[in-house]
Amino acid sequence: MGALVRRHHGTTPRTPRLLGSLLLVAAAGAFTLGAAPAARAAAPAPLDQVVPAPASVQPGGTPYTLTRATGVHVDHNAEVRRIGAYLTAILRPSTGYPVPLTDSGTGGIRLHLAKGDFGAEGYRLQSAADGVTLTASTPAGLFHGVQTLRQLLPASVERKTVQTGPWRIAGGTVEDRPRYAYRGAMLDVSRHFFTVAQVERYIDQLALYKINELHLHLSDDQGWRIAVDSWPRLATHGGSTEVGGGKGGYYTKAQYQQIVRYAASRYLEVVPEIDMPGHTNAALSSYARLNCDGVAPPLYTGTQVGFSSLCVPKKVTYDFADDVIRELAALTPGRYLHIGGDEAHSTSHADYVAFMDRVQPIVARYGKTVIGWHQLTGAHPAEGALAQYWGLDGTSATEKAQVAEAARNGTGLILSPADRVYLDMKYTKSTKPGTTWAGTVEVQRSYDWNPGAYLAGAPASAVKGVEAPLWSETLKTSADIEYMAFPRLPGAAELGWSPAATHDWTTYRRRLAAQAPRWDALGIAYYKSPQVPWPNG
Ligand code: TNX
Repeated sequence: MGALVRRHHGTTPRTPRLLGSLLLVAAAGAFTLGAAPAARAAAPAPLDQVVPAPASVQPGGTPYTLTRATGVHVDHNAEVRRIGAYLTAILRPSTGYPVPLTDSGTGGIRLHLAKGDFGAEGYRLQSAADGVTLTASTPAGLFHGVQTLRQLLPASVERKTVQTGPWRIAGGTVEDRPRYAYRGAMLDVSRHFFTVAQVERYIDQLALYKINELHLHLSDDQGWRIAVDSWPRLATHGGSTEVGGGKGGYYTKAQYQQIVRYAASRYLEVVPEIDMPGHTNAALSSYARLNCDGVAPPLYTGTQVGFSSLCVPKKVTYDFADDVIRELAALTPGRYLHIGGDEAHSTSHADYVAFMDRVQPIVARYGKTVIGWHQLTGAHPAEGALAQYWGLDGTSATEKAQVAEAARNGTGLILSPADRVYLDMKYTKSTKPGTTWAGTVEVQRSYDWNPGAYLAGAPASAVKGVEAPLWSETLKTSADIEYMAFPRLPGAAELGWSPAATHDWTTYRRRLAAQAPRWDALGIAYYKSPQVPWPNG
């Protein structure tokens, strides 16, 4: 559909539909010339102007226009109804329409579960003059379809007060499903603590881009952030500070479960991480007996890494690991438990291997699948374990080869290359906050790589997905999180979701630019990268 036609639709926002169509056929050129700026802005977004790029888009036909009469019609199913309620909660404040939620009715917006070739998370969106239908074989698919629907509506739909329409969705069909099952984002709540409300805000932003895994880095040298009943000082002492010496904090079990539930309501699975055997100063400071010399070190509020280690030969280390993993697994409905394993520079290689040999079976005993940072491939990754690769172009060939070999031997990979998707890397030398140990990472560099062919010697089938970690040594507020995540997070999400065939920086940067008014409406202050043609300069 050409720009001319789209613009023309915008000239007749309050014209009855049939008349509007007749005028469209009769007088396209004249109307285009006479179109007022506001009316021009009302042209519906093209059906492919979505991030992540949908697998397939067939534009065509008349757009759907939401009216005061539009309802959301859902299957008679509690979960589909909840997704419908989530959608009406977005539509009502900004349209000012009542948007009733019903389990009958035709026209309007329909959410429907049906058998079909949608996969676990795919969906079909069909838009025409008489309504929009989302079809999927799972609630997750419907939820992802709702995110596409959101993005096809004007950005002002995200606002919380009544806005001027028209509220149009371009005509046609989107058929969509993800490239990878694992599409993650990590938040480091250890270096600086973030409240439940801050985590929920980030979850909402991740959901808009179809991210489905929330990795929480719950422990590190600077803070232990989850209550453990059998070792209470981990949270009360180990969680009592953070980088810079602030007061820190931790999640009670009820708060953690609230995050898990909130994430689940947005179809994200929580992946909790307890980083071991290094990155453990907060635990070592909480219990003297965890230390080889029996002396508890002071709490740590700096940003060095690699100085702490659990005491590998001591039995108490495994009692500790068992208790922590048991309690955390019991709180976590998700499949995975991340045991860290990075930068254990104060642990000998033999100790590291011995530690991983003993701790991985504990994770399995409590019903979870191990994820570890890719150093785990230097030990004996358990059957079914996933290794999270966080190397960069400059990582040694030996280290890369070790990860690739593990991948050939069956270890799945989650790709988080630091010089691509570490969201805590500065965009340029002069942007703040952030760090630069993996270089500066502008938007194009972050987006322009292919996860399927990234690590030489690793079979494409070993790649389970992409994750964008956000380390928080330099981040204190939600505004900090958002400035680092936007606009790079949507690119990581697209690498995880969209077929390789859609990958194209030139078209991506335009789709990305079109997201900016939505971030404005959502109160997200993003980095205005000069590489992206933002609508307002
Ligand atoms: C490396 S990535 C770390 C973290 C730091 C991060 C900062 C990884 C597994 N370890 O301890 O926070 O760099 O970018």
